[in-house]
Amino acid sequence: MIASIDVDPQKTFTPLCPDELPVTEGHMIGKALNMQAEKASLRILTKDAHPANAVWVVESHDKMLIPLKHANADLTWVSHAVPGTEGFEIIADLPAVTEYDHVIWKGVEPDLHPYGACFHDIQEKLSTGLIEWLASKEVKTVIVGGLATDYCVKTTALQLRKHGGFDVWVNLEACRGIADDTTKSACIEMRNAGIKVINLLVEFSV
Ligand code: VGL
Repeated sequence: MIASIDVDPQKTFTPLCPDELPVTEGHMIGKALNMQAEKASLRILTKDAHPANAVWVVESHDKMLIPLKHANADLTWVSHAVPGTEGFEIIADLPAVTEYDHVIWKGVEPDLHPYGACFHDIQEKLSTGLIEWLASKEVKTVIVGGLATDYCVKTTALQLRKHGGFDVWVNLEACRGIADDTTKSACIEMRNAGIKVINLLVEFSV
């Protein structure tokens, strides 16, 4: 069984929300995610769902990426993906939330800012149930796309490989990264972990 995962394809990570975490072309991956999903029989959506009063929130972009001492919130970020705001919404071209086979909301607690969709905590102890859900459906292969390549896509793919043992493909055609250098190193890290990082969906085969 093949599953396709749309990681955080939310307006908060697009130029539509310049005050949040805009990723260049982030709003343009909807069609590529849909094409990826056609290769799979199950489709999963993950969404950041952060409270406005989270411990990692800073008021401007220049105060971001400062290390924090919180066990499960490692860096400062500007407020993003707050339920009820535009940034929380998913990008154009994607199906309605209820059309997905499974949905994971993450980062709901004010002191938890996970990147991966498999665990609520950075320590990777408290499962969101994603791996267990995929295993219950006898999924062996997972295709991952979404935002952003260098943070949530990377960590989700690494967790699926390491903790789930799945055959993991990251489809760069359906991803966009926050910065070039971290996106490049993310691709190296994923390949070193045994993940197949492909530039185009046509390279996918099982
Ligand atoms: C993300 C930075 C902060 C992501 C989330 O979804 O990649 N990046 N929060």
